[in-house]
Amino acid sequence: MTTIQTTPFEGQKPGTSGLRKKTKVFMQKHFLENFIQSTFDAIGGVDGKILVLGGDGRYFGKEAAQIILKMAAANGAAKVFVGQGAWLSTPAASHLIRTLETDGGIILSASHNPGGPEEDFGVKYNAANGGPAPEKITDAIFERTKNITSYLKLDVPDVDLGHIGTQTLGEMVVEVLDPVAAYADMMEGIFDFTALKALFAKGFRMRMDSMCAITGPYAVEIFENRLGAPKGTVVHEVPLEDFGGMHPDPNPTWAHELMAEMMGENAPDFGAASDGDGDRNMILGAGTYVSPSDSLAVIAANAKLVPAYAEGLKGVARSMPTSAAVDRVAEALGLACFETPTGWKFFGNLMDAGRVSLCGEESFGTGSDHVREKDGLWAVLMWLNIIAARGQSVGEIVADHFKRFGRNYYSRHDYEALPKELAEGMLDDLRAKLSDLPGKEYQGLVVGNADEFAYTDPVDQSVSQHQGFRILFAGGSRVVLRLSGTGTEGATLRVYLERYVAGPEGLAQDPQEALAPIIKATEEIVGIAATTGKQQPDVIT
Ligand code: VG1
Ligand code: CO
Repeated sequence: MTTIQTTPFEGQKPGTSGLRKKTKVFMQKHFLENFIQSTFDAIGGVDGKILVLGGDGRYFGKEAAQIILKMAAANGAAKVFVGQGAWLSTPAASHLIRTLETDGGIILSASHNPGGPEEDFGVKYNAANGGPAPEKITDAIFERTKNITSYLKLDVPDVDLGHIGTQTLGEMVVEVLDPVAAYADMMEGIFDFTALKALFAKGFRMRMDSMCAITGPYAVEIFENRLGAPKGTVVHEVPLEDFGGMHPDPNPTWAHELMAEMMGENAPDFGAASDGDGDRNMILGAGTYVSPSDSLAVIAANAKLVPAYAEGLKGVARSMPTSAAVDRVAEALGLACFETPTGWKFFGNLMDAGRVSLCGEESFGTGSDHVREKDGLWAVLMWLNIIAARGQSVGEIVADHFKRFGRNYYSRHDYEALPKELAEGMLDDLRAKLSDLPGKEYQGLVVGNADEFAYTDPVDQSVSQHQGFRILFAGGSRVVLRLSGTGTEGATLRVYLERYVAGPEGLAQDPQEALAPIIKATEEIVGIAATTGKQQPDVIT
């Protein structure tokens, strides 16, 4: 065992989902090591513990896995389960932590951020419940990074991560396992695979875009091998270290190839995409884009059609910026509905306590209590199962949903790479005038209430402050503003816009047009274009 002297790095504070930095920052001598040792220290050491390790296949992942294994061994860990090739999707890692009953796990991914030597890398620690470490732990990790003086690492050759089997590293056991099999088995236990096989056998056409990221092998196994979808159903199915130059974020902007196919002539019946680490999803029908907030609501309304949820949901939860479409379903079905801050870590307690079984975020994240992460392929299978059970197209299912529940027009506008001080200053100004807004009118919209969202966890009563600004207009429209906690360059401002239309008229408008008055009112109140000089957002979802 070797003790290596080090000094703290600034900025090792985990964000919305782990620590994310430029890959080159992570590759600096001691940088990754400091963060890993701080993580081990913050959870009371790993002596005698068992961990899961894997990642989304991005550049530097294999090297990082070797470093972490040698550190885990030096810190006395008993065993580490590693996905072959250091691969594990985020939901698969969560599943293994739970079913192998390990003490936790480390996921190597910067999720939807691009990968490669010039792009991003990330590390995330998940606890024994399989979910992202709660703030209590991430705060402790950050505190430790500020005063770390040394770390432990074995000075031994690399382990072979290319072959399935068991090896030893010092005293520690390393078990390399198939990253896909257990996850695919779990999916078979949740969904009606017989009905899905019949659907594909009848000629149902699907396109799954894995965006050269981790879901490729999972999607090929599930859709093509187990469900009999034709070869080629999954595209960009080989995980590449730089995602083939793709930006593995499943939204209309970055998954534009899939968008073009689904909106074009002779489009397949169903389209889907997932992100770098496999926890996000985008759902499309022929000529239909389903917004993530609507997808969550449709899944909630139809969950009983899926075998694992046939008894009904325990409750639902959504992040605060996610539209209230799912709230209307919860109300109609008599389900409890929780509103949490952004980030999957806030759903963990609710799921562990058995209070919710379905969770979602507007950022293309949907999942259930089968694991403790959002789960891209699970969401795709939910839709397939619902389509098979209802015998309707995506477009018909969504239109029916709006007719029954009304429509929450929704859009998110992202302004990227803003100077940090400018973005923070703009929101400080907004904070200062929040209390003056109620009663004022902008673009014909009267402000009912305006606040900064704070959350008290209903299970452990922990409080999270400063979770985004909300301006609520009379009549149910609103705008939410917050800064991203996953970016690696400057600040990204996220503006979440929502307007409810009960119907039956006006359910088929273009969302940007339906939201135009709110967009204008936001400019009047916050002055985004005026402050940043950007006349248009960089990404619209
Ligand atoms: C974003 C999303 C958030 C999501 C997080 C992690 O965070 O808004 O909803 O949970 O990414 O997703 P932020 O702080 O940038 O808005 V993933 O798939 O990148 O781990
Ligand atoms: Co992700």
